[in-house]
Amino acid sequence: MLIRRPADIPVAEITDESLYGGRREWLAAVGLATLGVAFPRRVSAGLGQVDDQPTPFDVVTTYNNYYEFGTGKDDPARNAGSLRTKPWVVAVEGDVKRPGNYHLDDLLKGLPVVERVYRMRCVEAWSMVIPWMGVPLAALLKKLEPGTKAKYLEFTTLYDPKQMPGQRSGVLEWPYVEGLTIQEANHDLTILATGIYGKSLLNQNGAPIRLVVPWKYGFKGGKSIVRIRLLETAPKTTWNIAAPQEYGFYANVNPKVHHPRWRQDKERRLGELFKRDTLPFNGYADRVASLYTGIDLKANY
Ligand SMILES: Nc1nc2c(c(=O)[nH]1)N[C@H]1C(S)=C(S)[C@@H](COP(=O)(O)O)O[C@H]1N2
Ligand SMILES: [Mo]
Repeated sequence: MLIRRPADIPVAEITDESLYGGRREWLAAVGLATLGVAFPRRVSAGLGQVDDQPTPFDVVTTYNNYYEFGTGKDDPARNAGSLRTKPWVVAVEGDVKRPGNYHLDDLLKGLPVVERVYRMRCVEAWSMVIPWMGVPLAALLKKLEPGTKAKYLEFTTLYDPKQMPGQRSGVLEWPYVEGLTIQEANHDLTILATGIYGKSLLNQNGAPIRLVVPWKYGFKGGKSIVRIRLLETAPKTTWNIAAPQEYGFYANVNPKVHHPRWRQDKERRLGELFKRDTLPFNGYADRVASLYTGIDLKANY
């Protein structure tokens, strides 16, 4: 994000011919059908446009941002495979009644598993439609029982430079940290994803567990989470530390607030030729705008 703006990305990288044509679309269709997983076009989660077809599996899993494995879009798919995601322990800390170091299975035990097809939009002005599987974060919080002082959540990615070559560089401050308000965390759209297209998450998409917040820019969705803290004040977040004038804490998709180096009112859906209009809150305004009544979203970008 700091490295290259959309204008710098060679057209071939985004409008790669191989993203078009029958083959990939056909593979995606077969993938969905053979899995027997129904991904309705209009999910209750609010996919508004009927032409929001899921982005092909091999695009979702080969065009990634995961700077721990390199800054190129194809670096995570090439480099993340060796990350060890079993066993996986998540530390729960801060103002919460049930803190502890949880094995992932124990953390998620008893929680409802949901499938949600979400539009995802990167701050770099490209977007995808991804069929996620996971657990509602609200259900996990109910189980962990936040205290009355818990106003924010902080999510921290694994720090392990031996396994994550990007962490041997100073491209970002490590480990990667993101945060939400407790109201955002408790919103039904917010999930901790463990799967994609009916299968376990691939490492490049943040296995074994990552945050998904579809009305915010992609960078809010921290990958491979090892710690969740419940805090009284807003956590410091990685991209905000790196470039505070470019990346705020809220990071709601807002076509009226332009990035200092490029516009935010259009986006390129991967696999499509023409740009689309970017919608307020990425099209989820009817579900989430009420979270921000009384908050100036230009000042709080
Ligand atoms: N730990 C970590 N999480 C991360 C990132 C990252 O570099 N490191 N990139 C973010 C950005 S900018 C985006 S757009 C999404 C991309 O998720 P995807 O590759 O699964 O589509 O992951 C987010 N989560
Ligand atoms: Mo992003």
